[in-house]
Amino acid sequence: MTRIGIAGLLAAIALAACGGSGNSQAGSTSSAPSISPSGPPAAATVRLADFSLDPMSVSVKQGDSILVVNAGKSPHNLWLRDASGHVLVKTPNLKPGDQTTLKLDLPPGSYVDYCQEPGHESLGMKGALTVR
Ligand SMILES: [Cu+2]
Repeated sequence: MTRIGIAGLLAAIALAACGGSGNSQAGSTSSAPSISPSGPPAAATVRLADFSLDPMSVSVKQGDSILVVNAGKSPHNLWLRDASGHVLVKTPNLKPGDQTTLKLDLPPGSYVDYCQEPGHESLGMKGALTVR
């Protein structure tokens, strides 16, 4: 009886140790800005893939938000620059499956949306974003 009791106790300790290491990974994602229940729904969705944007061309109204989803297998992000090359808004790096909302409080005009990860833009992660 005591042998079974000790074995059970050891198994419980092993399970607790596993759970602990899993939780530390979940903690690192808690800082993602995914909790914004008061924000309006996204006007458009841009999917990041290896290595393209879907859609390649997006048109939104001033003040709209877009949902950015990493549908690829690599980390990606979405940055926005104007015709002069100034970066105006950007998402954090998104792990595969992660998503975030990007608010576009920008003057009407034409912008370039692209992935800033080294080499990704030239591989095809570049599109056109119009604010009207
Ligand atoms: Cu990328």
